Amino acid sequence: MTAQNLPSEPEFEQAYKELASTLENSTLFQKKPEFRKALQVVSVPERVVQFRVVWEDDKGNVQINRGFRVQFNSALGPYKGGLRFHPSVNLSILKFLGFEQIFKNALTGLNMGGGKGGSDFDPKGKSDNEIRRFCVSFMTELCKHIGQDTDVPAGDIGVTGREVGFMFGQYKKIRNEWVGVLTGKGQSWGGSLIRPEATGYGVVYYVDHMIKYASGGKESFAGKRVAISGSGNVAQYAALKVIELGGSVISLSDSQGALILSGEEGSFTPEEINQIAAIKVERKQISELASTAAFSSKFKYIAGARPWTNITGRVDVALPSATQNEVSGEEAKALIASGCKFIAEGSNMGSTQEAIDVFEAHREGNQGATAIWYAPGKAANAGGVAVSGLEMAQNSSRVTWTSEEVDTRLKHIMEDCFNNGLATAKEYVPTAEGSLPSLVAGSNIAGFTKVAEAMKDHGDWW
Ligand code: NDP
Ligand code: 8G0
Repeated sequence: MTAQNLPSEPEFEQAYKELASTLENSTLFQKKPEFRKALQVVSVPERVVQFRVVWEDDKGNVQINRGFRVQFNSALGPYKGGLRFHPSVNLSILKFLGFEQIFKNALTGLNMGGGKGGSDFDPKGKSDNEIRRFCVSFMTELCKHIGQDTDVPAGDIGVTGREVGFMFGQYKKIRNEWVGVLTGKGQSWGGSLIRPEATGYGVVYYVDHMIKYASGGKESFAGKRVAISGSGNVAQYAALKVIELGGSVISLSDSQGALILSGEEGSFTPEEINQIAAIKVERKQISELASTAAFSSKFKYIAGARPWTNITGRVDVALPSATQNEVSGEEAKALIASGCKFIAEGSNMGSTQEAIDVFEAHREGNQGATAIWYAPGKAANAGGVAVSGLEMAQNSSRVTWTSEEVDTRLKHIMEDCFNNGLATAKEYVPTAEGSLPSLVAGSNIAGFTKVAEAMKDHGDWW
């Protein structure tokens, strides 16, 4: 099939090329040439649902948005992946996210297929009643296409537990069934403990393995200076876990600007992170807090900027945790120049291809102290969907696990995800003696081969 008669889908094409190039540059297709066919088949979604969402604003006006659900692949289980409400949402973005989700979900070791959905609805500036009415209209259509054994959505950018609640209520009313059809639910009505924390905590658990492996067990998060972008769900809990493990958080950001520690010492405190979390519940911007005396004496706020080129002093770890393509090639170089050794994506496709190329070029041939190690979102942020999978398991067996139990399982899943990417890279990716293995290639190959083999068993390709 040629791409000529297909609409331009830049984000999806970027995600496809990133995966395909790592498979091509490994020995996978030499060892298993038939997997080229699997790559062609897995790159086309099983189904895409697109629908109209009409809702009433507070003035009684008719408002219209687009709703989508990309049901990308169900080889390993029901379609699973979040819903994004953001004005930038379009089919290219949801196809890239759904494509990444397939291989990420495979890396969790749980039985989940890949999907993603959402709307170009912008929650910012909307009243709570408008958001509720939008969610009800959105689910009135979406409920025809999902189910606990078919497709299990959750939140993503712009969708919190509040929106999941409104959508769950509407699903229950229309279908007359209480089932775990959504994850990220409230704790008193079927949500899993640790789901809100899972993505951010999981990223930090993953990076902890990177640091320990690269340093031969000598180093940890203690004393590390960690630059984080974003200030939503993923960024907040990543920041809190970094502090708990003895690291310093030196930046956070949002869509309007970056908040960065002014001096070379210190860290955001948990209290400051909680203050930012509280304003985000009200859909407000960091700039409002940045101008207060308490914040402006400690932090610099740079409107319209991302953190990476604006850090004061050394960076050891960077955790992009806002949105796609939030690290450019130039920013990747600036991070390395600031001393950054570990980059792990909390966001999906946080790095541009140029940034990945910069990071990967500094991995090989830069042994020991100067090597740079990059972990892609589909491995590093898999903890969120993994605990969603644990929420599904608890719902269908009608039990509730303790925080400790879920956290322990999350830690094991992140450890297995790290080791799987590492071992697969060693098996399939030629690497200079003594260099760190490529986590991006290893994770792509590990996720892809698992899905491709299941699809072959199902007769999806032959
Ligand atoms: P939230 O909506 O809670 O937070 C998003 C954050 O990113 C906010 O600070 C937001 O700023 C900022 N942001 C959003 N869009 C842009 C943009 N276009 N440019 C600059 N900044 C932007 O979302 P999450 O924290 O849940 O998600 C963050 C990333 O992590 C996404 O890529 C998501 O797909 C990924 N992810 C999330 C998981 C989860 O469990 N939630 C699991 C795995 C990955 P503002 O407040 O100004 O809008
Ligand atoms: O729980 C989920 O299915 C979910 C929600 C938001 C994002 C993601 C992801 O893995 O990107 C998964």
